[in-house]
Amino acid sequence: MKKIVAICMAILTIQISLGFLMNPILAQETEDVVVTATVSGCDLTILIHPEKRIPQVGNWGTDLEVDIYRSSDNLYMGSFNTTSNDLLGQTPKVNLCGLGIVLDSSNYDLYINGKSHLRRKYSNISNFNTPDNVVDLRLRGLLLAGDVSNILDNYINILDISVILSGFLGNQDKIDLNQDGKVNVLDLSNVITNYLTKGD
Ligand SMILES: [Ca+2]
Ligand SMILES: [Ca+2]
Repeated sequence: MKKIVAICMAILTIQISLGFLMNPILAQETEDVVVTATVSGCDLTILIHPEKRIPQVGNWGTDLEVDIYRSSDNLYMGSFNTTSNDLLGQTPKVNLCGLGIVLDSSNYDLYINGKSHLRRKYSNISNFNTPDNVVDLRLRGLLLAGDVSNILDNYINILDISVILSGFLGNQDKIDLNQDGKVNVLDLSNVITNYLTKGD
């Protein structure tokens, strides 16, 4: 009896499958489900400039840490590190989706920290729901130089001046704030200009 029931079930299953494949309406409904998808931004390129570079042509590159928050509720979305190029201050394409960062048509705040710079907030960046996003921050504020202390405090004070002085007349990259190849009074002047300034 069990064997007969099993055979009947098998025949029924085959009939349903054949009916589904032969029925264009059912096939169309299946296709509609597959087509439904949410498009979100995956590739992100950023253009950003640090302050007081010498020379200012082709000297814009720096290492960057980027933190992304949703503007409306300050929800943390994710972070990544990248390096901008000297020619334009442009990062390579970063694949956000590959990092688990999925953005939609909302506005987002980018907090960006340069290698020797205070962290800066760039608010309400939108249009992340296109496949290839280019965010140009060059006219939205320069990265302020001088946060070079070993303590990561996002603040410029006597500790940062002390680090510059300890490498004075050398060529240590991190404290060569204007990236002209030497650490001298110009770099010291940059730190003094931003003295007691706090990052975002
Ligand atoms: Ca500092
Ligand atoms: Ca310098």
